Amino acid sequence: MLEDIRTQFSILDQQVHNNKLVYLDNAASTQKPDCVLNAVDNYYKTINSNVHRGVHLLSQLATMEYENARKTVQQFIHAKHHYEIVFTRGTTESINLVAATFGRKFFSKDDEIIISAMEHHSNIVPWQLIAEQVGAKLKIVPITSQGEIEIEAYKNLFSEKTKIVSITHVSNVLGTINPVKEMIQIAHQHQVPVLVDGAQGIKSEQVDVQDLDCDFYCFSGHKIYAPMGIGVLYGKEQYLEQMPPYQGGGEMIQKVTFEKTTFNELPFKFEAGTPNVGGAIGLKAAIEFMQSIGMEQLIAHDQSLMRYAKQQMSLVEGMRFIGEAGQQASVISFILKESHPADVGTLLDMMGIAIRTGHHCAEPLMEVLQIPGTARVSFAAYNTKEEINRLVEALQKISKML
Ligand code: 7TS
Repeated sequence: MLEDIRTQFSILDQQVHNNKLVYLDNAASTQKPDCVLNAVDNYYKTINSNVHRGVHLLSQLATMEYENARKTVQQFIHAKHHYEIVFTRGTTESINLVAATFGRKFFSKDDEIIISAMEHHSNIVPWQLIAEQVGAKLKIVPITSQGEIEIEAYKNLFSEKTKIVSITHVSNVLGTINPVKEMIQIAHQHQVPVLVDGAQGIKSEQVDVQDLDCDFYCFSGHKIYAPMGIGVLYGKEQYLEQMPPYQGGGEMIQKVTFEKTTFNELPFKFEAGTPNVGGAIGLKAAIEFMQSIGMEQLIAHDQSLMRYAKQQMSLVEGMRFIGEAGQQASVISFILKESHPADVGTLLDMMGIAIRTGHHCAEPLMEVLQIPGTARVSFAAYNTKEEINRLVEALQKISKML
């Protein structure tokens, strides 16, 4: 069945530098299947118009599709209410929204924000911005040499001043799947809410926000086969209700006078301006695409590719994996013969193989690991063992050249 879906990704059927493309940069962004592209195309060709404001039919249809997309997301992550789903541009905007508004409401001088050593810049910088404004501090959970959270150290970071924990579900560098459920339980024992950065986690595990009991969960559509520019912030009603608006503008208001404005109900309070309706419809199609295959099957496929790749890659001379966690998602970082990762990436590109190199927007993690960067391969539904064989052959050639 998974072989069949490859035909839905026409972008993969091309040559790069005279070689058939092998796309292994899925942690950065996945390709989009025809069903997603068609859903977006169809929206613009048939019902494009602005939402929530028109009396006319197209606007009503667009509004219905947009709100249906919200319900699809709600079911996908098993949120209790559809109005706990806020559409954003992506993970980055979702985290910025929470940092700015939760921070404005609840942080004061000397308060503490717990994050980990393996965070993406998107889950560091927004917290630094608000921390600077109010005089709060970041506390960093250390990681082991395998690339796992040090749980005991995490427990010891809590104090009377801790206001929030913001932690990645899955590291985009190490591939580590963090024990977020346990970490949330620990935080809740201290009455501290938890934001989970699910940019990578959303496709690595079946996410059930009620079972996790996370207070916020953020992810981007473009990493799960949906278009760029659409993402999700899930937040528990009790927090979203208390948080002030993020941006001001149309859609998020109830009544505006020059003296005072009252704000719209959830989730519209956080969706100022014309939203990305086409993107939301594309995200709905992407979720349905994944569900038609089955999340369990998709995860098992990615896991088996990751294990196969690790085993085959370990045979390449000079291979050093960065990240050896017990629970690993389909992300593999490595350094080959201590060479610069960019050289490996460029040579692979010449052979038609697309990977990511560099610090992966996790510079503090690079400092902890004392490396300049890594080369990284990451898998998705359309990748195959044959492609991994091509990767390994290419790495063997490169290893000899270095
Ligand atoms: N958090 C994590 C863990 C990520 O991996 C990324 C993107 C983000 C946040 C930000 O997501 P965005 O969609 O808002 O940009 N990670 C990567 C990556 O690893 N390579 O390119 C983007």
